[in-house]
Amino acid sequence: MQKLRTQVGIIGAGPAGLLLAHLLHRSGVESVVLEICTREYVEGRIRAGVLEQGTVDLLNACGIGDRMKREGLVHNGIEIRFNGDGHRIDFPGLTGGKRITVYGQHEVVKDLISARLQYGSVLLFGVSEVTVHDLQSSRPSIRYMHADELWELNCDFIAGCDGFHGVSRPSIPPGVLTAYEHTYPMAWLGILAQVAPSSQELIYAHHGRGFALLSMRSPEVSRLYLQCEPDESLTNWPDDRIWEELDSRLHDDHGWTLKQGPVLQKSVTGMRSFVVEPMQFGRLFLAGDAGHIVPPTGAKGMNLAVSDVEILSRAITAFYRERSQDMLNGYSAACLKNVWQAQRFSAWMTLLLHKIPGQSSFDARRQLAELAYVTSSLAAATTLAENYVGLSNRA
Ligand code: FAS
Ligand code: PHB
Repeated sequence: MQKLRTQVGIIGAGPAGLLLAHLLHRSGVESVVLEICTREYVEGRIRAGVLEQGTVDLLNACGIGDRMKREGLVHNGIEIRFNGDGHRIDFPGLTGGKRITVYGQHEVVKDLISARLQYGSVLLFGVSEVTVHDLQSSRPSIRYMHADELWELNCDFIAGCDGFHGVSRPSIPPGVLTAYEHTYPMAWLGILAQVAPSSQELIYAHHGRGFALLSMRSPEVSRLYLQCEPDESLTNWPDDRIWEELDSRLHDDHGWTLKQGPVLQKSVTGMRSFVVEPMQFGRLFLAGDAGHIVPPTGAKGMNLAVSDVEILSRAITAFYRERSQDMLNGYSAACLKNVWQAQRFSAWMTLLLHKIPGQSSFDARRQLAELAYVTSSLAAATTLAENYVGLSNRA
């Protein structure tokens, strides 16, 4: 068995793993990133699209923001559409100047990979059979196959950044973790389309036929979603049916039209809320989707991953610089403050905007009353805006 030694072993090259590696590198802490997929797959995986103000600020501060500044779309608000009318939520006006930036998660991943390969730190794609060992010792290790050879990575800490289906969380012994979960009775059918977005800003639409969202990736590429059954099959959704349904649900009474174009990608994403507590065990620290999942309605998934690794990188850096374990011991509590606020907001946005299967006629009317309140009350619109751009009380 081949041996490798580093300070931090990072499992997963998604936004959490790659950003953690970059932040540690800037603090002089060495790491190795292990990824089961290929670079091409990871860079082509279309997921999140909205960066909170705090995420944008952090990416700029750690030297990863140049292309995002050039190509990202800075947005000053979103539209909430229902009953044929649109209602704009003015972010800077309601939050003292905060905005969001629309810049695909896969673009952030490309920028982080490019930076890491440029400064020559270890990032291995195509690993397999990843296992973690001696988590409660001061010398944990990760074993994995790479290029047909078995390797052991000896490290001081392991960061489980391997997403919801990774190996890190399941490696924690039974009885240690408490899981909190809610599965929603709907999913999102998402498309990427080669057509200019029909709106300058995102449109979240509540409709009797179901929820729809208009987003984008660039001035030429639209990203759109429509609510569907949790077990929806894409075979039931040829492109023209998708466009017809989006057109119905995004309709307004003022002549707005939805431009259509070639569909480049389509997928169905289930919706769940999930948190494990604590997000650490011995020298293993869970970050991002490995520790929690939010429904995408609040655009929080990737931003939470960024928030986790900002805390983890500071804690690990403090260990090496000051030989202090305090921030490491407090990692989980610090992350969970943000996680539960994001869970609260994401669940609220999901239940506010979606057609809830089996809901009573009373609840359907109550939902419309809440939409009317949120879009007419300064206090309520401020609540939506400050959560959407990102609560500033990050740990
Ligand atoms: P990721 O899942 O991104 O990355 C984990 C990485 O670990 C992956 O590259 C995986 O290949 C790798 N890995 C897994 N097991 C491994 C192992 N055993 N060894 C080594 N590597 C391993 N969020 C939003 O805000 N808006 C959205 O619209 C949105 N859409 C989404 C659509 C889909 C289909 C999914 C699944 C998620 C979506 N999300 C969205 C949430 C998403 O953006 C996540 O929050 C974000 O990817 C979290 O980043 P990571 O924690 O790095 O996890
Ligand atoms: C996206 O652009 O992919 C997106 C935007 C807002 C959301 C979810 C996804 O709430």
